Amino acid sequence: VFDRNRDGAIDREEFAFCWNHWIKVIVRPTSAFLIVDVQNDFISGTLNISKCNAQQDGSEVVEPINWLLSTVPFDCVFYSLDWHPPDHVSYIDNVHMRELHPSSPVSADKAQAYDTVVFAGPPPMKQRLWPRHCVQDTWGAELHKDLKVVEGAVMVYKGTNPEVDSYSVFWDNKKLTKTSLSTQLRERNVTDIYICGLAYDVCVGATIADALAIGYRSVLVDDASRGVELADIERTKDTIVSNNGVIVDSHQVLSMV
Ligand code: VGL
Ligand code: ZN
Repeated sequence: VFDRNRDGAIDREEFAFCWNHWIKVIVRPTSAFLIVDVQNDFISGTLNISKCNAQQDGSEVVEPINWLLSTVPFDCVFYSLDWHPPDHVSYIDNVHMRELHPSSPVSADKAQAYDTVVFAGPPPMKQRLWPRHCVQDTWGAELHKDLKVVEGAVMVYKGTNPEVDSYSVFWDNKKLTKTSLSTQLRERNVTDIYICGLAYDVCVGATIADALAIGYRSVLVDDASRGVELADIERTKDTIVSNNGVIVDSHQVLSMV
């Protein structure tokens, strides 16, 4: 029903008007703010995203997130943490611990961080390899020291199974196991999710894709997110928009909640 511009995005003023005068009055939305993986390793540690292709500074998300937390009356707040055991399947230095499938594009001996391999399984499993990061109970897995942690917020831990990676905060990558997020959202009757954090094109992207698939009204806060690869960030945005998600800047959130 909304007019769409050339990028397929809806007009923000039109959206804000309909939201405040019609949708909110009828639907009585309940909002959740989900802050994804704002952890030391992604900002200044072993998986420092500023050293990746997009060269984005992960610490820049802290200020807009803190502003949102102290300004916007979200009904509930969630923080996710990438939380891996030392023998996790995604670590490049663990690649020799498991057998690769013959179809793997790189052998264990040649594999480097950021390469994608195929583990033997069964079933065979594609896996991007990363530097060892966010090991449970280490400094690298802690939230950034300047990130505001609000009272009553819920922490969601993911990637705890050594055999399966977990980019989405809802599910592991094989959709074998759910985190506590779905249940906690349902308990609170959440209808709308505002998502931001690190990394835009990895865990933030996978999380909003699942949120849209489940049927939440899903909003990505663009200026409160930073990523790894520019092309993948663009792909993430395209996927969000084509699945009826909304991409906004933090200052626009105040008029939506
Ligand atoms: C992430 C790579 C590996 C993320 C987690 O939080 O985006 N990226 N593990
Ligand atoms: Zn990880």
